[in-house]
Amino acid sequence: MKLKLGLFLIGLFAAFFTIAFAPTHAEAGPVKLSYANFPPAPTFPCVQMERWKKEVEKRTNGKIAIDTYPGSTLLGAKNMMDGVIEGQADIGCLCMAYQPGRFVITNATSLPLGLPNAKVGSLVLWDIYKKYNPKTFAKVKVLTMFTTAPANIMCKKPVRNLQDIKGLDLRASGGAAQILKKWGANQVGMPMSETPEALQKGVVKGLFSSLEVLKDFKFAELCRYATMTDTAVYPFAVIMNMDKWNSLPKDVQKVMDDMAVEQAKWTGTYMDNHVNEANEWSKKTYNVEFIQLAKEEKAKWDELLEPITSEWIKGAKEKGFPAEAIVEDIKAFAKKRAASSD
Ligand code: 3IO
Repeated sequence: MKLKLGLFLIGLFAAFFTIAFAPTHAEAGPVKLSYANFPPAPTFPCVQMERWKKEVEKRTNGKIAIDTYPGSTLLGAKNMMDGVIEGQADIGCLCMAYQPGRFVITNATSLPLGLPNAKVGSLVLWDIYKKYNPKTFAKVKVLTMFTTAPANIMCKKPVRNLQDIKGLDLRASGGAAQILKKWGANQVGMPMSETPEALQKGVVKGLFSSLEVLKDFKFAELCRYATMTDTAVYPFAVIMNMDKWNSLPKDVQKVMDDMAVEQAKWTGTYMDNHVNEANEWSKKTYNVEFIQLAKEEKAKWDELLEPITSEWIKGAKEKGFPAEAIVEDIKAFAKKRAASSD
């Protein structure tokens, strides 16, 4: 009788402990998300990625843990969108200029419409995304968007006038590429992640992008001249796999949704400040010359860009986009965002 009771008590204890310490969902640890990026870790798309990761982990009180993959280790520049749609990464950061035909509406922000800096550019891009909700994003959740600062020419030789740029092999993508062509350069298209090798091998003599890359990719070592044109910005998007998004708890989704505009603004502000730092560093470290085009010369460069927007409108209209309205909205949003103090 005593033995039976003993066995019963042991059984009861065992049952109690099994139930009490069984791994419940909360104890299984945080939900893990992978976040893919194409350029190397020190560059601005990855700096904003680490900032977003840190803030999301903090604001969800550890419910989410994000593993970041910079440098095309999980997905590259051109398969980012499809890779995230297929679930090879949960989150991905992509430059929309690398697929101009796929992101027609949002890429209109890279027309030469005078977006003054990355902060305004990023907020205007987000405004355009929210207003037009482009169909091309139907299969993903868009977490944020941002742009670079306006593009300038970085080159191994000085570019002071249209004669200097004629036939020059310069690298750019998307809207920025159209601008280079109008100035008579021999435009070569490739993502930023392939540019260091192309510069090193001499496939291109320079590039057309925002100037912080002088420091972040050490392009200043090879490109000792920068010509200030302050034209197109490059637009970026951060997207999440739709099934993954739908599987997240509502409060986590809210944290991420609430961060969208804040992250756009943070990234634009970081970019604008970082361009200034990189320029100072380039002057000091490699004696890079920053060339200002003479006033009459600049007028000629600007004149060559005039047909770009009307040509874009014509092409986008043919594809069924409300092209004129998009351009007018970019200008109006830019005015509003530039005038706003926040
Ligand atoms: C860019 C892309 C990756 C890392 C740093 C960068 N700075 C500016 C860009 C813009 C861009 O995508 C490009 O191809 O010039």
